Amino acid sequence: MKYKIVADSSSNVFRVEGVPFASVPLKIISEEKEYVDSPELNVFEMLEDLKKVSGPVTTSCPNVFDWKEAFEGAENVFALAITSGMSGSYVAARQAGMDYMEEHEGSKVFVMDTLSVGPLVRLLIDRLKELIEQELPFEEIVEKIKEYRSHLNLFFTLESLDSLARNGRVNPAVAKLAGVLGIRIVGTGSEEGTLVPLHKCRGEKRALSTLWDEMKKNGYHGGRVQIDHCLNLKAAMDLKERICKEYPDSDVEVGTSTGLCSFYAEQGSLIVGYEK
Ligand code: X90
Repeated sequence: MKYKIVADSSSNVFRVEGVPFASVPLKIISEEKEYVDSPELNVFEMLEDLKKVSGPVTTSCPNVFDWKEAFEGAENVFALAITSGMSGSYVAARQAGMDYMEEHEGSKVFVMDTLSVGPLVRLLIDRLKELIEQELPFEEIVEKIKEYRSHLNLFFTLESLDSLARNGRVNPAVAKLAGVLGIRIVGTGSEEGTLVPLHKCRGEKRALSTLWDEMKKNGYHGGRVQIDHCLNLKAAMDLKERICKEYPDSDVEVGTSTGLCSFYAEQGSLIVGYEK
């Protein structure tokens, strides 16, 4: 096969129609059980289980071997990794890419540090698919996808930052902001791919209008939007309605967070990637 897209499971994507694709799972690990972020994982059951666990719950990213295995069979690979600002996945993927090219003469691997997660990565996957379908040369696709990345943004609303704080992925002082019942955090990603909290909002309605205002302030003009929710379809549809009302020609997709994003973003969250 000539081209293959590979992404780690932080993308919330397991299948892509019409182009070779592989998802490389991250894992969520409690003292009792290991949850592999794959299509078989029941996210609701995992979150229910984890509520009962008192010990630490950690995560692990794919290693070099996992990534390399996913590249197999392809001449040219486009690999997308969760932000290196919060995970070691990109470093492993980059090493895997170098090993793969050494072991398969003539093959090419482009590994992208997406500096983001979830729905933003889905937008990159969909764009890569279009570029592959246009049968462009490898290097041109690399240039075009880097360009496209610079036109994407991500915002989120989270009800709790507990999992992120317990695993050292956000500063504990920041996590405290979200500690109050009924308070939601609206935020974004930094240029270095770390989490930036922007607002404390009381109640979901307030959080959604704040998120929507931030999107517009930060370049949204009616392009594609991908909304991934964790057990909160209602909020995702509410946001979609707001977007479609102001931008009737926009293209808004709603999806679900899989294991990794659901564990960190927690129940009730929305993560939103969009074209600016
Ligand atoms: O174990 C690992 O290597 C995985 C660690 C992943 C930690 C981050 C997960 C973030 C999930 C939270 C909201 C979006 C923040 C985006 C900032 C760039 C989603």
